Amino acid sequence: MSKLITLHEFIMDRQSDFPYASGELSRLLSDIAVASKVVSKDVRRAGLMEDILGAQGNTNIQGEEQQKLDVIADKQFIRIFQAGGEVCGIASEENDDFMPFDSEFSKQGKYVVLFDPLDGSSNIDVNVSIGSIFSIYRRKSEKGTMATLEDMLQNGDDQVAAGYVLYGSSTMLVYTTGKGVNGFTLDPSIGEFCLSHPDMKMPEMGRIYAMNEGNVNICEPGIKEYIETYCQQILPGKDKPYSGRYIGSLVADFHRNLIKGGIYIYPDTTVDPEGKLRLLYECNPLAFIAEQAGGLATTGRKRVMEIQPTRLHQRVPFFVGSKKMVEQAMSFLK
Ligand code: AHM
Ligand code: MG
Repeated sequence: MSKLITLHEFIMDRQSDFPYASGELSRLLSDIAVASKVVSKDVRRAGLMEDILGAQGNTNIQGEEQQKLDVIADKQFIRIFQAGGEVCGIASEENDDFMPFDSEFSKQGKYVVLFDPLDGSSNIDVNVSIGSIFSIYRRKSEKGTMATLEDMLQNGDDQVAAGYVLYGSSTMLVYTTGKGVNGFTLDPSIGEFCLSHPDMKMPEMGRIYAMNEGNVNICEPGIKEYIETYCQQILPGKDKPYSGRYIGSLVADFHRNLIKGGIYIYPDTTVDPEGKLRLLYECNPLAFIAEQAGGLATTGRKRVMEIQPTRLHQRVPFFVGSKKMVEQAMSFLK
């Protein structure tokens, strides 16, 4: 029987990939794993606890109704980052502005974390998979000072690490530090994430497409054409069309496509002229993972990670998944 490798052991083993690393990134990744376990525990009890399930009663900066679990998850992550000392500030999808940490201890932190504490909020109340997404950057401001907006508005290509946690049929943490992608499944009996998906690779081509097809007539015509031509036809050499699969939880749709091969599309529409998904909290981290696994992530026109962000809650159209499928979809856009 092969030895069980815990996430903690794995992170420690990989520290030598970065000869100048002083262990802070390793500690930060371990902190994220701890926060994820706490959030996972709350997610798993959601149907039983009135203080966990349902709407919080306010809207976030994006005008979206916050769920209690959005807020609980947000607080858990922030609490752990404030206590760890590796992070000098954060930005989260649930907060209006970025949050520089003001303790002397945190001001020494080398990193900033941008995250979506609980993605797929509309699925919380109906017991469908949801996730957390995170992105880590080295700060630009000087150590010992407060984090600045410039620390937050960095290109995806500058990410030091990124990952997500999927609260699905099991809880999984998938992350990259730019040296491949590895996935860990939470074993609830021992409370540890254990390596279950080493060196994940996204198939170059798949046969799953994921898009909210209710939007097909309010986005540019090329997308409808792509879906009708490529996804809904029996292509030469195939015995059936592609399968449409749309969970409406980005992490879950992405994770399935990472394993099986597929494409996820959230284009700009007449309702959401910049797209719906957030560059900093959702698109950049998943783009980093996709590319590290051999996939592709674009806006339909350019690589997502090349975009210079100008606003914290900036949205972009998002095409992510198997390389050849994303390229095919892009060829339909003018
Ligand atoms: P959220 O961060 O408010 O949960 O919104 C992001 C979610 C993604 O997980 C999902 O892919 C998408 O929004 C679904 O949007 P829609 O309901 O418009 O299809
Ligand atoms: Mg989200």
